[in-house]
Amino acid sequence: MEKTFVMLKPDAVQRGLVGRITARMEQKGLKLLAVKMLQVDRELAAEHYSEHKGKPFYEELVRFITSGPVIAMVWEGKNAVAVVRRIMGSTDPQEAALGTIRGDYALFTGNNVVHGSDSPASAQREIALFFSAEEIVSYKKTDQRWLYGQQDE
Ligand code: DAT
Ligand code: MG
Repeated sequence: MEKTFVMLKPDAVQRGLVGRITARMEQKGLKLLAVKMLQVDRELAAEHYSEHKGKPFYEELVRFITSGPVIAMVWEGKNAVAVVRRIMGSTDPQEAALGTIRGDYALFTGNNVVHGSDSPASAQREIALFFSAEEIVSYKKTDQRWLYGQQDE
């Protein structure tokens, strides 16, 4: 089953949105495999956002993501990467549809409350950056056969 990396950004933590954002993934039926709170330092930020190095918003992005604690998570499910991107909504919260996390909880691209991997390859890279293999928990979740019918895991 596909895994994806999700990070609740410093604005989500400071604004008390952790439970409400996490609930969106949970209620969709995704399975939580790992979660931790941490303070991202400049080195980890640079590694995580290496694809954006040199872009005009890069410095502001690194400053923002290192500005307070974040919640890092691994979620699993059928097409988890794409499903989480749809739950998050467009990068610019002004464009994001209502009903998506960014559409409902944010106003400004720089502070868009949540990160989600953009491809299965990015997910693998980002999960490995934030979690050791032992931190990703393998367990049976009882709702899976109701979510996937006969195809459960
Ligand atoms: P996403 O987070 O939707 O994958 P991205 O990977 O293109 O978007 O950019 C990473 C983050 O950088 C994004 O969540 C917010 C910030 N960002 C992107 N484009 C920006 C812009 N034009 N101005 C300011 N911040 C921007
Ligand atoms: Mg991205």
